[in-house]
Amino acid sequence: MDDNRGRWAAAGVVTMFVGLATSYATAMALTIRESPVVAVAELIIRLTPGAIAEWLISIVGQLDKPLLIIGIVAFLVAMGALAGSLARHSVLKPVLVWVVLALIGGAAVMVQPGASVVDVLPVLVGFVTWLVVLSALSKPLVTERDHPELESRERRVFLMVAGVFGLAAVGIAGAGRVVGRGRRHVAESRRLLRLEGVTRPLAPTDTTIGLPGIAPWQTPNDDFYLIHTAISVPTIEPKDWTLRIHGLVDRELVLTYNDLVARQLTESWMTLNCVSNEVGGDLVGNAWWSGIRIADLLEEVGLDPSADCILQTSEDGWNCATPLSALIDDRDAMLAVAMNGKPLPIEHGFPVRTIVPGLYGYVSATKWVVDYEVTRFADVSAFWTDRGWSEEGPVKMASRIDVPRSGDDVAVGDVNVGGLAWAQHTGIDTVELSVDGGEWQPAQLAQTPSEDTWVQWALTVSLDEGEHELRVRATDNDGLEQTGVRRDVLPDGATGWHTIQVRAT
Ligand SMILES: Nc1nc2c(c(=O)[nH]1)N[C@H]1C(S)=C(S)[C@@H](COP(=O)(O)O)O[C@H]1N2
Ligand SMILES: [Mo]
Repeated sequence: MDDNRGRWAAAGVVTMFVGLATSYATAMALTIRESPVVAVAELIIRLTPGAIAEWLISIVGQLDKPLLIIGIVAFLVAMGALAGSLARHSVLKPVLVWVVLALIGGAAVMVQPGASVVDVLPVLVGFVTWLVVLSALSKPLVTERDHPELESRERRVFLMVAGVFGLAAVGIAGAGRVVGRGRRHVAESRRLLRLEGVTRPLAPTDTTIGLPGIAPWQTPNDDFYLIHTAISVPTIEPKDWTLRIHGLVDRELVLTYNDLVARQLTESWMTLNCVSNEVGGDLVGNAWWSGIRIADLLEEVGLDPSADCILQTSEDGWNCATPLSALIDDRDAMLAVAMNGKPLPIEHGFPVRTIVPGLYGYVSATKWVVDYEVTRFADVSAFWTDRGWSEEGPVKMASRIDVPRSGDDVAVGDVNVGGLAWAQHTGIDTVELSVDGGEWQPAQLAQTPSEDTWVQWALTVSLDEGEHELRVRATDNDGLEQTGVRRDVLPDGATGWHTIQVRAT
């Protein structure tokens, strides 16, 4: 009698491909560089001694990389067949095969330059897919083994299930490919973009207080915090981008990307804050922004006197309402096209986003922005305000200790303490530190080119042996003292003095 060994192996191979497909599609959807398979290939390239690599290339020439990928896939097919065959008599053994493969994939992903924890998600998704699919494909095979009289029926069931999974794998991988290709095109357009007038200044040296461990005054793009509701971020070609300004205006305006960047450019340093930033938290960053002043555009379209806000909408359907007052006063509220002298990174809103100094991002900083409706707060609601967050979102004064870190051991005696403080659009006047609830000691402040940015501060305090509590508070240029009242981030931003514990030994 013909046993079903072949079908067990086939089940493993189908399972392998479905897992590779979901993993690849996850990588594409999350806009992670490449699939884990490519990460493994890159790792192999890196680990191959130069002499051997050259010898191999001399044989296969330009085909080295495709051949490597084909080799890896062939190996994976064999591993799939192995896992399937093992599943015939054991539940655990195939799992071990998947675990080992996932560990290799995870390691290859993590050793890539600039890798972060989310990058292992595709590996995880692939791993879970392997478990689920092999167990689904095993069912008809097990039934067939235990009830040989049902063989022909179970054989059909198996073929059907395997076929469905096979088709699903092709569909999922295809969808991933479409997403990935769009992303690559936009990344290439962004790379080739030359923006007239965008400068890339170094942060003024006097913005740095010179205490190592404080977050840099200028936040590099790669380190800038990211907040968005989109799982797969919009990828918009500049040539396809338009912004429509309409609603309570005299003349509706539709701007193309070229229209926009042909206008007078404005540039400034500006700190961007997330309302969800806890006291002492790091959902805040400072960059050099280049863009077009929104006030000028609004003057062009002519505002109806009854309007009090703009409902901004992004390509991915997120929205927020921004008070007109903050868009037309003297601050540099802008449609930003560049960040730290480079076209906006895709994750930060390429090709165009809004930036409004002094307002939290959730009411102002729309990324991938495509629509401005001039309207009234009374007539609209928006994504976060629908979820309990405040309609108004002015950034609250804050100060934070970066050095030392809470829980650190420090040496008895003089201890350098430092961090950052901000009171956007008003500016910081003083920062003070209190040790164990004692008197407030003034810190030294670095310079800032604008009141719309954070400022570094530092001072030296003397600590005797034992546990100590350090707390910081700021006072703004209007003489307003930062409140010590602890409030949660909901509904309009946290308040309270950042307080840390250290031990002097
Ligand atoms: N399209 C879109 N824009 C958005 C958001 C979003 O979810 N979708 N989040 C906002 C919030 S809450 C913040 S704090 C800032 C964060 O900007 P960043 O990711 O560039 O730091 O973007 C804002 N703009
Ligand atoms: Mo935010």
